[in-house]
Amino acid sequence: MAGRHTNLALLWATILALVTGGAAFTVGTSGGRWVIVAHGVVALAIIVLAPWKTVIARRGIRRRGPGRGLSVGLTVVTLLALVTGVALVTGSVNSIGPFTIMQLHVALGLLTVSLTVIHTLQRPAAHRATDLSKRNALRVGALLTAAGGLWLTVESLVHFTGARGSERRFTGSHEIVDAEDVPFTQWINDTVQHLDPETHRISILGTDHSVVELAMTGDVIEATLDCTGGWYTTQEWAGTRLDRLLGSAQGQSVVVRSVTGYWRRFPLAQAPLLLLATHVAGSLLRDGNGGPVRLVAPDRRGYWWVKWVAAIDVDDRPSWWQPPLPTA
Ligand SMILES: Nc1nc2c(c(=O)[nH]1)N[C@H]1C(S)=C(S)[C@@H](COP(=O)(O)O)O[C@H]1N2
Ligand SMILES: [Mo]
Repeated sequence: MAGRHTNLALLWATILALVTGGAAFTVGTSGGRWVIVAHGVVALAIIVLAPWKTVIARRGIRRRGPGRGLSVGLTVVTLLALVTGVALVTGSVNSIGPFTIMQLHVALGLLTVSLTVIHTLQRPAAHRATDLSKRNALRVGALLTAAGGLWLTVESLVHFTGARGSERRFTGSHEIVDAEDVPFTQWINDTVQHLDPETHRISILGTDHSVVELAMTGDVIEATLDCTGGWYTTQEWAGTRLDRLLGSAQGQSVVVRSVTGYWRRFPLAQAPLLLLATHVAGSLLRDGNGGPVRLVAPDRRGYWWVKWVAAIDVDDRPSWWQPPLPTA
């Protein structure tokens, strides 16, 4: 296989790894599992291509072209991104120091993509019109078959050896059983709020409500909080369903906003599924977990579960009118 083909295949595998990895952050139900499977297969395609790339790299080292240091750096971060990915699948370790393996994996993945961009600018691998040939389609097919086979092998090994990874959720998150063990997690840089449950007021459609009012309704649901940081917990959450609070409000979507300014927008039609929670596992929410009141958004990843709710409003914008992931 020509070097150019290998390089282009690696470039596309890296791009697809970024796309599927990013999309994996938005997956909350098992219906989206295929996104994570695709992420695994394109990552393994990179491993399948490694022997060919090694030959090219040897030639490159002898030629002393530009960006040798960068090439070495790219090799190292790519390998580390792959190693952390495999560690997630096998479940061998959950964290190193203050970072979860998932956080390290995401950081290394983004670093791999950034260095790939620079590397590709320094040593462009051009597409040619003739690349869209039957022969190349067969090559891509063979590559995906090999990567898919490798994926099945890894998954079966994890399953049959009963490695800890087999207990992970389809998102790759590991379980936290006790509500008291749930960490205080912020998306980026919010800080834990200490609100007085006696005096805190929640504005719903412009009208103030007390926390006690919300706690009295007694709606209870079981739901799974699955953080993109790589852990999940399934608990019983108690509070008031959003549809009860919104009555017959008209509009497209409902915005739930925190005292910190953090917010998320949901389809108004989903209000009956959302819970404004004051309790978890029979206890009051701790400050770090969003007390005195947080949103519970079943089947949605953790970043939808707005903590320290301050205001809830309905408007006519579509629910997709927001950044796909929070920006603060
Ligand atoms: N106001 C606010 N709410 C937030 C966040 C945040 O940064 N600010 N982080 C979200 C994320 S990413 C997760 S995973 C959950 C974590 O909830 P926990 O702290 O109870 O574990 O809160 C969500 N709600
Ligand atoms: Mo999260």
